[in-house]
Amino acid sequence: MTKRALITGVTGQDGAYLAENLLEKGYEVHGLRPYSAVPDEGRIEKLEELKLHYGDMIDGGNILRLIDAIQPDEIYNMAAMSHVHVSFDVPEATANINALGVLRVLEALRMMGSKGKDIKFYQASSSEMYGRSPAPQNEKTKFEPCSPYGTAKLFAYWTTRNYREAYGLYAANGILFNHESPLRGEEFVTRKITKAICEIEAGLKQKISLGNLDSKRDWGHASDYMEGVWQILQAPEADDYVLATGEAHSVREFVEVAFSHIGINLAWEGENINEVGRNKITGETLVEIDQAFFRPNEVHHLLGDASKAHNKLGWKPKYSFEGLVEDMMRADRIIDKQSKPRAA
Ligand code: F7E
Repeated sequence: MTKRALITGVTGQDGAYLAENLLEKGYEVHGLRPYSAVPDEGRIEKLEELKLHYGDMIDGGNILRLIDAIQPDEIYNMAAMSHVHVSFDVPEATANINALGVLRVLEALRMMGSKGKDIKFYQASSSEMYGRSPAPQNEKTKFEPCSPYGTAKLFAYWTTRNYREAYGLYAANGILFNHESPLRGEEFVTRKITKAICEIEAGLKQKISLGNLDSKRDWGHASDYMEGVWQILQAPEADDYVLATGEAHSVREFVEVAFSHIGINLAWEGENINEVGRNKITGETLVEIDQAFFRPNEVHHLLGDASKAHNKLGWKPKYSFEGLVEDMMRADRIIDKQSKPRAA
């Protein structure tokens, strides 16, 4: 029998990769997206079989009606206000979507009684919940979130566990470390870097402005992680799993590796806000620091230990750090696509 999946936040990076993955596996896939006056379907345009519905995490009645009408076998909650820095500006909206939104879905499942118990629920938890807790982090590490995004995600994490224990729902958390791809939003640091470097190469931009270069992240590829997310819901018992590569790199290293793809080596000069990255050969300034990109509170070092997912689910990411940067640079290259010579 064809399995039916419901993905919230289907227009985002993760929603798009997951929808494609599940369609390939033969699922009937329904996607929820909030109403937006500006078209936001770019990432899912090619997924013709995907069935779209208007759904909003701040509307409990809408969520209940949709789940009841679609009767999915699996629900993947990928909807979120996902930008950590922006969450400091809109903390209440972040909590409403990222924390209470999850409660609304779980309440809908609870209200559906025995029908709700047949539906598996996946919550997109985040490594941001670890905050300042020392690396490496795994399922047993203490949570110490330090952003409105992190605290809202932690509420959702515990609510998922609590509904599993209290009401016998199949409700699982995937604690995903940063995962990137050519579909990553341009306001996240990796995509901001690859896109800007390709624009510099094409002569459309002169330099990139960044914030904290020394912050370290465990970056994987979203396509690997969405396969892991599916595997989490195939386990006989609902449980919580970290998905990570086990390798951390600084923002600075990401910038250096990405620039190497257009044949540029960087030399760093100066300190703190006055630091710049120059082209080693020409001396041209290509990276500068802008205070506006620093957060009121920073998570310095995230490095995941995904042994549990390896051992229990057999999950292992395919992409290396270098492979990830290469894939993102290949997709953002303007010069190669137009087959023009490189800009000087
Ligand atoms: O920042 C530093 C910044 O915005 C990464 C989300 O998917 O992963 C993501 O959250 C690091 C931070 O991602 C800039 O300070 C420096 O230390 O790419 P990001 P994030 O905050 O780690 C987690 C797991 C999630 O769950 C989130 O939804 O890079 N950084 N300069 C910068 N960051 C940005 N955005 N822009 C800069 O110019």
